Amino acid sequence: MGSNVDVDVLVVGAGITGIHQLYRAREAGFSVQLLEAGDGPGGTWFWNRYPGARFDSESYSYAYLFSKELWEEWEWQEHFAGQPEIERYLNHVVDKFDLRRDMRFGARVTSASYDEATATWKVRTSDSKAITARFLVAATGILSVPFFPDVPGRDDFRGEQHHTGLWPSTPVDFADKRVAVVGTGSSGVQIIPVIAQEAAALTVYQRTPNWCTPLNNAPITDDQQAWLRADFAAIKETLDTSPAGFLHQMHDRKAAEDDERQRHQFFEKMWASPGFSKLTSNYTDLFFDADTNAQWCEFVADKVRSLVHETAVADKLIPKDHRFGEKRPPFVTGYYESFNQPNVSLVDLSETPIVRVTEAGIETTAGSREFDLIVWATGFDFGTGALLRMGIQGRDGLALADHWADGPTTFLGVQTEGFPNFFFPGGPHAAAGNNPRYNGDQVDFITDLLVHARDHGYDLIEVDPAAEQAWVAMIERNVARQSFTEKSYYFGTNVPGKPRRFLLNSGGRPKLHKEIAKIKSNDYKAFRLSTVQGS
Ligand code: NA7
Repeated sequence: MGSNVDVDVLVVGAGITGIHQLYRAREAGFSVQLLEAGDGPGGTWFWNRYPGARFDSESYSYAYLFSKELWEEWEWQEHFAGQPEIERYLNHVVDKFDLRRDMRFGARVTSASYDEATATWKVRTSDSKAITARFLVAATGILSVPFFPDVPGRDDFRGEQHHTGLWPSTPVDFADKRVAVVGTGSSGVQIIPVIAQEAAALTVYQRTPNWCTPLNNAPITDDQQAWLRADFAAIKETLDTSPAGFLHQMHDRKAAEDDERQRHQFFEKMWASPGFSKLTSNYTDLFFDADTNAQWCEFVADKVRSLVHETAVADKLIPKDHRFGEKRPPFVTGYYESFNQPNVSLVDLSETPIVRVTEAGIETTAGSREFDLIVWATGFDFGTGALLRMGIQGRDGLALADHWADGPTTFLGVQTEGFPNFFFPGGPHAAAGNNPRYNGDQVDFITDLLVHARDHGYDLIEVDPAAEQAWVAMIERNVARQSFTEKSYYFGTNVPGKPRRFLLNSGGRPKLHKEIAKIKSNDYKAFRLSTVQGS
C-alpha cells in the first residue's frame, strides 16, 4: 500500500483487541506496527495484576476464536482464569503468531495528527519517536485509565499506595500490615478476600454496596477439556452469534410462571451457577419486571444476611440505591465471608465520608485510622478515557477531546466524522456483553473495510455523517430499553465533570451484526471512500 508512510496500519494498545487487530491486519497483507505503553502484552490484563484479578466471563468464552489450532493447544486451567494465566495466554498468542516483531513496548502515544494532503496519520510517542501510517487503529481499551478520587492529601500519605488498575509487577506484601481498600466495585471485591487472608488488619471503605453474587469458579476437568477441544466449531458458532457473547443457555420462563417454591429453587440454581449466567440465564423478565427483579434482590440480600454474621455489617453490604443489573454486578469468591474475620472491618462512607488522606492514614468524619498500605480500587475513566488523552487531532486540527466534549459520537463504535482513516475498536458505543466477542466483530469489520478499500484503490475512509447520526440516535433511543441506569459508570457518572452519555451500544451485539451485514451488502456505502490525489 502507500509508499509515503512507515506502515499501512498502526495499532495502539496490546490488549486483547490490539493483538487481534495486529494479527488480522498482518494476515490481510498490510504492513503493521503496534505501539504499547506497557512493557508487555495484555492491556487490561497487563496493568490489573492485583492479587485476585480474574475473568468473570468464562476463560474459553473470552479467548480468541480466530485459530482452531490455538484453541486446541491452549488448555485453560480454570473456568475463570486468574490474571497470571491470562497474561501467559496472551504472551503465548503473541509468540505463536510471531506478532512480537511488530510490537514496540514502553511507547505511549503522546500525539496523533491527521495530515489532510496525504490522508495519513503522524503519531508521536513518549520515547520521542515519530511514525506515519495510512490507518490508525486505537485499541486502547475502555477500562485503561485508572480513576483516583479527588481526595485531599492523597500525595501526603507516607505509606505504600497502589491503584488496582496500575498494580506493580513486583509482589506487594500485605503480611502483618494495616491495609485500607477504598472501593467495592468488581476490582475491590476481588482483592479484598485475598488481602483479608494476609493482612494484620484490613479496613474496607465502601461508599455504595453492589449486588455481588458468587463467581462459582472451578478447575476445568479432563472431560470438560475434551468437550472444549472436540466442540470448537459449535462453540465458535454460538459465541459468534450469541447476543451477549456467552455460551449460557437462556431460560424460557418469567418469574410469575413459577410458584413461590419453584422460584426459590430456581434462584438457588442461579446462585450456584457460574458468573454472568445469573444475568443471561435468569428469568426472562428479570430486567423488565420490577417485581421479578425485587424478588431476586431479596433472595440475594437473604444470602448476604446468611453469610455475614454481624447483622449491622450485613445490612451495610446490601444495596439500597439500585436494583440488580442497573450497575455492572461484580462476582465474588469468599467476599462476604471476609467480613466475619476478626482482622476485617467495614467503614460505610455513605454515613461517614472521607475527609482527607493524612500522612499516616485516612480520616473520615468519624475519625482517623492509620495504615501501612492503601489500595485504591476506585475504577476507571470508562470508555473514552484513553482516546481523549492521546492528543488525537483530525481534519483541520480538530482535537478529539473537543469533538467529543459533550460525549462520544460514533458509527458502530469504530469511527467518527472528521477523523478519516482513524478507527477505535473496543471503544465507546461498541456493544454490551462479553468484550472480546464484539470487539472481535469490530476488528473483523475494520479489517474487511481496509481490504475493500485497498481492493478498490481507495486510501481514504471516512464515515458518512448521516450514518453516524443514525447510529448515535439508535444508541440514545435504546438507552431506556437496557438495564443500566445513570448510577452506572457506563454513563460516565463516576468521573466528576464527565458528560453523562451512555457509553455502550444500547442496541447490543445483534444491532451491530445487523448493521455490519447491511453495510457489506451495499458496498460500504456508509463510508466515503476516496483516493488522495497523487498518492
Ligand atoms: P468500579 O466498578 O467503577 O468501582 C469503583 C469503586 O470505587 C466503587 O465502589 C466506587 O464507589 C468507589 N469509589 C469511587 N470514587 C470514590 C470516592 N471518592 N470515595 C470512595 N469510594 C469511591 O471499578 P472497578 O475497578 O471495581 O471495576 C471496573 C470494571 O473492571 C468492572 O466493571 C469490570 O468490568 C472489571 P461508588 O459505587 O461510586 O459509590
